[in-house]
Amino acid sequence: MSVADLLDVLKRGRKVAVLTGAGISAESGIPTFRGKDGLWNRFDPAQLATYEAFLKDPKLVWKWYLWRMHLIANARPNPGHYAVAKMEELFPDFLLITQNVDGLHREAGSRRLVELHGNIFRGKCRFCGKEYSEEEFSQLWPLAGRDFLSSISEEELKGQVFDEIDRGNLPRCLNCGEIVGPGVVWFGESLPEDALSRAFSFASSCDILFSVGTSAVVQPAASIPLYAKRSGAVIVEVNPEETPLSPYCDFVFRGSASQVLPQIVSSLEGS
Ligand code: BV8
Ligand code: ZN
Repeated sequence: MSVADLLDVLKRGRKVAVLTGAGISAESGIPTFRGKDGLWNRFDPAQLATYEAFLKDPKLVWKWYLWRMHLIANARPNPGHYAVAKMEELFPDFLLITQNVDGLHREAGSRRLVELHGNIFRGKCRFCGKEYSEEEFSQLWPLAGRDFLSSISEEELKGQVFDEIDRGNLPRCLNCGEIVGPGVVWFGESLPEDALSRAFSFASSCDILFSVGTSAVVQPAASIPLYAKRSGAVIVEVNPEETPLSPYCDFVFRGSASQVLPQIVSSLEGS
């Protein structure tokens, strides 16, 4: 499969969607969930990314999230993220639908995007429903501030910061006083209605949908490419590995997002 084969489809493309998963951030040093070094491999999702786990052991769940936030605060977008931001300018109508919570797409310049699973630097009180922006949450709990996290080493994180948490320093809701959790969508929690409906309605009328760096397993996001296909879209997968979506794709690029996407963008710009 070469980019040239895809080129005339791309040139005719008017309305283009890109669905991304953890794989596009892999080259930024953020481990994926199910890959060899996947986050989940060391931790069981049911153990940590669920409301039950948070109720049972909020200190453990917050340590895991702070460890991830520390990684992300020290990570930078990679050429894959920048290529997606560029695609937004190259097509008349475009939407990025990301499952990622790391905020790297926005940092790379993407503006037409929906974050299906929230954002790891925001806060959400699951008792009264109050939501905290990144700014508000870092004021409520400075340990979760992006600037603070990028100023400390992993040793300091696992030393003094985790000790703080053990001593009971957890974010308390300004509204109801309960412990605030991360502003992400946990397993068993429903996705933000507006983001989900925007994603599905765009997918139902797009010409091309790229599925990039996702194992196409987690629902309902994994249904979006099939929904687009049923509506007549050309489906392109960019992933070094086979996924359950692969058989339904019109074009498959078995490679890394940070290699393949810039090639697609430069062939488009050159055409
Ligand atoms: C819901 C935020 C219901 C949190 C995430 C059975 C039991 C229990 C639950 C279910 C079940 N069956 C279905 C469910 C529902 C469940 C689900 O889908 N489970 C799966 C595991 C089967 N879904 C939910 O619970 C969803 N909610 O259904 O609610 C409901 C309905 C109404 C009312 C109330 C409730 C919520 C799902 C969201 C969960 N939250 N994240 C956090 O991050 O901590 S999901 C998490 O997985 C991330 O968001 C991640 O993005 C997402 C998907 O994973 P991927 O992004 O695909 O990452 P992965 O590691 O899997 O794959 C990486 C890929 O990249 C690989 O293919 C690899 O080859 C590739 N790659 C590697 N390097 C590169 C690369 N690609 C390109 N370039 C590279 N360099
Ligand atoms: Zn509250």
